[in-house]
Order: sequence, then structure tokens, then C-alpha cells
Amino acid sequence: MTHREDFLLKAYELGIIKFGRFTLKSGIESPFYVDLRSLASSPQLLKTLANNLLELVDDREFDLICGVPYAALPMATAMSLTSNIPLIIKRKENKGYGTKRMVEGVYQDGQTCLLVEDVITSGKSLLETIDQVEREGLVVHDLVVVLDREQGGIEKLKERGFHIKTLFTINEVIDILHKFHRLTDEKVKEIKEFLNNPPEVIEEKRLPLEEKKVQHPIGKKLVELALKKQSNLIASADLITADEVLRFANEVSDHIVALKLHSDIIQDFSEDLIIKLKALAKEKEFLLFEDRKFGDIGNTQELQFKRSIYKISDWADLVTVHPIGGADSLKVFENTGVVTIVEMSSKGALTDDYYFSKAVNVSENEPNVLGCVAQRKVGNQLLLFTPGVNVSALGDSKGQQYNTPEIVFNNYHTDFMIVGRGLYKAPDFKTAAKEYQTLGWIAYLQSLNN
Ligand code: 5BU
Repeated sequence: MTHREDFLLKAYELGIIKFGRFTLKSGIESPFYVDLRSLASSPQLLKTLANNLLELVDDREFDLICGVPYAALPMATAMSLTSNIPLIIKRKENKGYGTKRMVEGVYQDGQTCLLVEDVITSGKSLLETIDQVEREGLVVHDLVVVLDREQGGIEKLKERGFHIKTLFTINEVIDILHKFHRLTDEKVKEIKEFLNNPPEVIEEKRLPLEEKKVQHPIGKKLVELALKKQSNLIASADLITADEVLRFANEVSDHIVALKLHSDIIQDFSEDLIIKLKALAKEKEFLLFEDRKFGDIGNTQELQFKRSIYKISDWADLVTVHPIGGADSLKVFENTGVVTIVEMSSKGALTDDYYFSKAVNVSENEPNVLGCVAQRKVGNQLLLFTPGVNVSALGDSKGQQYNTPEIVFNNYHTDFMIVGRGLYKAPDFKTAAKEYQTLGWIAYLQSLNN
């Protein structure tokens, strides 16, 4: 018996793989179920496993080892103890209390880290994990995985340039268990059939804009404009004088579906500016979007919306609102389309998973909410707006984090990208807007086929 076989049989005794009928997270019925968490119950096996995993990457260099809870956490800890490479921990979920970071431990921007995972299936969740780890400023090149369920994950990660090694494939595990009479011929046949023809996971597909379930008239208008202009670009005119805003708006107007303002940063804001912007918006067909980020009780929001010197209710087609004040606070915006902020783009934002899911829920049930701002998928009921898009920077020194149009359309299934400095810091506003328009539209079309 080889060392590998010996290890596997002992691990099998611990219960790392069970046979029967199991409904997986994806809804698929599987004839086996893998759970490597029990490996931690045998210190000897865990040590052997740690050594085996380290051997897979002994030609590689990295500063940190990152364990992904729960199963891989003791493995990564054991690897760290053996190799003296410091450990960091990727949170499973940020539940809404305690620290806001997704990765815990001592680390610095730019450090490289080896990611340790228990099982890889399609690779999708591992890619999400990598994304979250890299968002904390770490660099991932290397991954080790204990078990490959052989459903395309390895290929997907290799294609993206990752150096990924696995200890066992599921077929190998089945063969070893068969060889040592832990599985009958019949069971092996059933499992192999399942492995050779894995049932397809039916994911909620990204719907093209025209098929999104948008009821709100402003939402419909926005979709109509996007299709007509072939643009999903919203320009953020974060400029501080009326002249600058107007010049910018004029130059980008052919390429955008909406102009987003922070009216309270415009030092000489006046009714005249609004009259001119409204005329331009009408002529060039775009909407006016006030990024006011209301965040109060309904009554105060109503006053801010209607009675402030900016008279937002007179001109804004769309406004942003933090749904933090609860569903009723969203009802005061009359016919203006409400875009809730369910997640922010900045580093360390407190809009974690817990807040996000509750905020999406409130948004989906409020008829005057047509969409939301987030950095991840929200489903097909809401239009998704994503800021933090820039093709030539990763972020700024004040916490902003950037993604490319490819990422936001393909990975987050966003509907509209919001670009500020990528446009108004460009030497030529019009050329920049045209470029972002093209990049955004191509990425959107690509994302429909993914
Ligand atoms: P930038 O220059 O592209 O970083 O500007 C982004 C704009 O989007 C800016 O007006 C922000 O206030 C706005 N924004 C954001 O960046 N991130 C968020 O999560 C939200 C709004 Br909500």
C-alpha cells in the first residue's frame, strides 16, 4: 500500500466521504458527499496532509498562507506551523458585527499568499475567494486544494493564470476505495456515471437589459436609452463649478445614459445650471441622477428632497438613497426613481453581507426603487449600478477601489457603470467617454454569453 492510499483509507475511516443520496448546495443530487472538516480530528493525519500539501508547492515562494474556513483552516494552520510561514484567515462571511475586514491577521498590501482550499468543483467559489482576498491588497498566484471534484475548476483557474495543485482527484479517491473494497463494483459504476455526466447546474442567467423585470417608468426609460445609444455609461460629474459641469456634460452627452451629480459640491449651484442641464439632457437624451445618498427618516429625507436649495425633486430623474432608514423612508421620493445603496465600493465599507442582503430585500419590495448600487450580483429584479470603475487606476488614497468594465459586467452582472475621474480627469472628456462607452458595451454583450 502506498502512502497516499494509506492516508486516504484512514481519512475515509474518519468520514471525509460518504455515499448515499445527497442534495448539494446547487440543488444537484449526488451519490456521494465530501466533507473534509473531520480531518482535523486526527492530528497525525492532519500533519501528513499538511506535509503533502506543502510538497506540492515546495518550488514556489509566498509570504503568507491563507486558510479558507472551515475545512481548510486547520490544514492551513498545520502548514503554517510546519513551514513557519505566517497564517492569515479568510472570513467565511462577514456577518455584520466585529471587524469589517474579509481577511484576518497581520499582512501588508502587495504580499503574496498561498490559498488553501479543501475541495474544488467548478472553480467559481474559489475565484470569488481569490477576488475577496485580492481586494484586501494581497496577491494570489498559488493555490493548493485537497480534492478536485473534476468539474472544470482546475482548468478554469489555470486559464486565468493561477498555479494550482491538487492532492487527489475524485476519480482517484473512488479507485482507491474500490481497490481496498470500501466500495462495491455497482456503487463505483453509479458514481463514475455521475462523474462522467455531471448534471448541469442551472444558474440564474444574466438577463439582457430589455428583459429585466423593471416596472418603474424611469427604469424603463433608462433601459430604453441604453439600448438606443448602445451605452451603459453613467458619467459622474464630480466638478465644483457650474461651468465645469456644463462643459463636461456637453462633451460626454452623446455617450452616456445619465449624468450623475453631487449638487452640493457645486459652489455656484443655481437654477440656471439646472435649466441648462435639463435642456441638454432633453436634447442629447440622458437622465439626471442626483447622488444625494439620503440616509435619514422619511420626513427629513422628504424635506431634503423637496425643500433644500438644490430643489432636487424639481429636476432629478434618479436619486441615491441609503435604505438604512427602512422601507417607509423610501416612499417619499414621489416619481423620481430611487436607487438604493446596498453596498459601497470603498475599502472597508460597512455594507457587509448581512446589510447587503437585508438592503436588497427592502429594495426589491419597494415599488419606487428601480435599482441599487453594489459591487456584486443582485439578481434580475433590480437594475444594478456599479461605481468604482476605472481602466487606468486600482484605487485612490482615500479608500476608493476600482474595477474594469470587464469585471463589473462579467462578474457582477452590472447594468450600468458609473465613471467619475476616469472621465473628468482625462485630457479630452469626449474621447474618454467614447472609449468607456465602447468598453462598457462590449463587456456587457460579452457577459450575455457567459
Ligand atoms: P470616481 O472618480 O470614478 O472614483 O467616482 C465615483 C463616483 O461614484 C463618485 O461620485 C462617488 O461619490 C460615487 N460612488 C462611489 O464611488 N462608490 C460608491 O459605493 C457609491 C458612490 Br454608493
